[in-house]
Amino acid sequence: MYDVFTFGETMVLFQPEQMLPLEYVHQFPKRIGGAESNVAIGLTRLGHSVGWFSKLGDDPFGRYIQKYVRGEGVDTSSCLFTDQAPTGLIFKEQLSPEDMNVYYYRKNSAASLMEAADLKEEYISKAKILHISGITPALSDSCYEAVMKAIAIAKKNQMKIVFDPNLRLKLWSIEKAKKVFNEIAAYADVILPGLDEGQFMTGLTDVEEVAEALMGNEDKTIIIKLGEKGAYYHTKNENGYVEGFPVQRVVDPVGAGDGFAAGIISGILRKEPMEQVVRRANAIGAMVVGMSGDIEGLPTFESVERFMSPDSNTRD
Ligand code: KDG
Repeated sequence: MYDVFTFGETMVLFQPEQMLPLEYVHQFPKRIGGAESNVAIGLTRLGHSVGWFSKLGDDPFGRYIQKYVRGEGVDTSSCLFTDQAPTGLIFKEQLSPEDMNVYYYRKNSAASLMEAADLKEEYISKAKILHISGITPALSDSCYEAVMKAIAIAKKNQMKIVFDPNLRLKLWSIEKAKKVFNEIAAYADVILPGLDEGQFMTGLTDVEEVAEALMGNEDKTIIIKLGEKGAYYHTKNENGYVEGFPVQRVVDPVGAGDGFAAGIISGILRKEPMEQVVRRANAIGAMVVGMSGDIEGLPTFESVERFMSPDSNTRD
């Protein structure tokens, strides 16, 4: 048995150290980035066991990604390598602390070849939670089918499904994204949209109405991210706003949502009260934006507890 299974595309991330338009950048340190492996790494740092699947190019970048994710303590034994397509790449361009653009070189990448047959029930069903991000079904039709197969496996084996929409309009059309998000949300036990994503899915504006609409008549947990204001949670029995943590200096806003998702999943696994779960997830989001890179700022359990303590000076 292990705690969480997730799968998706991780790319080699080229992130310049200077704030400059990309055409003036001459050096690109090499890192990795991918929403689902960010969550997987966040969870292992918090003390959980995680299995991550991807299809990687049979090339130096694919091997680099697998070694990196495995080095963080995530189980990558189900990953596949293909010589039919290359590993995807992503470049970040930072123009100011909050102004970050991303450029993808991932069309027809190795990960876009993931398909339902790659997912093995025997492996996935040993996890307690399935984490799905809305990026994976956007990669290709076969990736969409893989997502639906993972959901069917989770349902059959009474696993909890956590869905983070992660809307990426560079990858697919608004119409398709909306249809697929609502289809996945119907199966999910926990949904983690940003407010803009919740509004996009429901067509509503007000935070609480969006949460109610996403919940429908079912027993779901909806947690809406409100940026620096924190988050709003809504379950069958309780709801409430949980304040965010002040961030003194935003260094890199990308990856905060993945850190937040790791915090929520960790709290669910620890069976903590919802307010405490959301508070820690907010803290992790704030810690991630204070450091450069998607995963560098993801804390251990001890460091996030220290960050949240009233006499913490790590926030200054
Ligand atoms: O959530 C962070 C991700 O956006 C980043 O790691 C890149 O996975 C990525 C994507 O598809 O945008």
